[in-house]
Amino acid sequence: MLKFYYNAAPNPMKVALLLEELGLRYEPVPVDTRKGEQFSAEYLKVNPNGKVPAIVDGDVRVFDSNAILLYLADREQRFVPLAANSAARGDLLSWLMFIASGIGPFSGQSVHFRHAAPEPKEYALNRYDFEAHRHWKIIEDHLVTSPYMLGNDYSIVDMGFWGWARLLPYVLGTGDATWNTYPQIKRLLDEINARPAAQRAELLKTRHAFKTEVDDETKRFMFPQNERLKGK
Ligand SMILES: N[C@@H](CCC(=O)N[C@@H](CS)C(=O)NCC(=O)O)C(=O)O
Repeated sequence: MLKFYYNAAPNPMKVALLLEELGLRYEPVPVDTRKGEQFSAEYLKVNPNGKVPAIVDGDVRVFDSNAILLYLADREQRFVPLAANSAARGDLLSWLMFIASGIGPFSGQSVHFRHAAPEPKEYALNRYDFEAHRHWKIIEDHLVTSPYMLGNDYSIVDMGFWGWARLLPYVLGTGDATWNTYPQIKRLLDEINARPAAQRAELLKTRHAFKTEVDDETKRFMFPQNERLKGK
């Protein structure tokens, strides 16, 4: 059976949503990143990048959330335009990579500098907050005339969007006021949240007691770069 290595963070949740939408049977394998399980020798064979999500599907291993979305959707021929040289496939690849290389990294760094980094952080927070807003505004503007990320059809791009959009008030530090600035994002988020597959995906995190504390052990695993600063 397909193995899905996960925790409840945005990138694994995108894949959880697709697995539920497809109705595939899968074995969820929790990876507690706050305990450093992403760096076990066994897991590094699955994902040499030491992050979740990853899947093992028979002989096929896929890591990186957007790669998994594309792999599974192509395999099942659902939630993607399939014709390789079509305009729709061009849009799919463009928006999927925009989420992978823009929305994800800038939102993630915005979270880090807003909620975890020590002072002084004004310069870094300003840069990542600015870029996070810039990327989300591009999606907001796009959704004014497009019901879904790829026009009229719900696709894996919406699932990639959903993983991060659920956390947008936290990412931007703007609470409920976030939705005054991003009403189209809220519209699509609410619509996806109402899907039974999204509700099942959200329940996944209740199946395992992930570590909740961010103690020194967690910081060593999650922010290994800080070791270089010790003794300076
Ligand atoms: N590009 C990767 C990023 C994966 C990623 O950053 N995953 C986070 C959870 S959302 C993680 O595993 N963090 C643990 C760590 O950084 O040690 C993807 O899209 O899958």
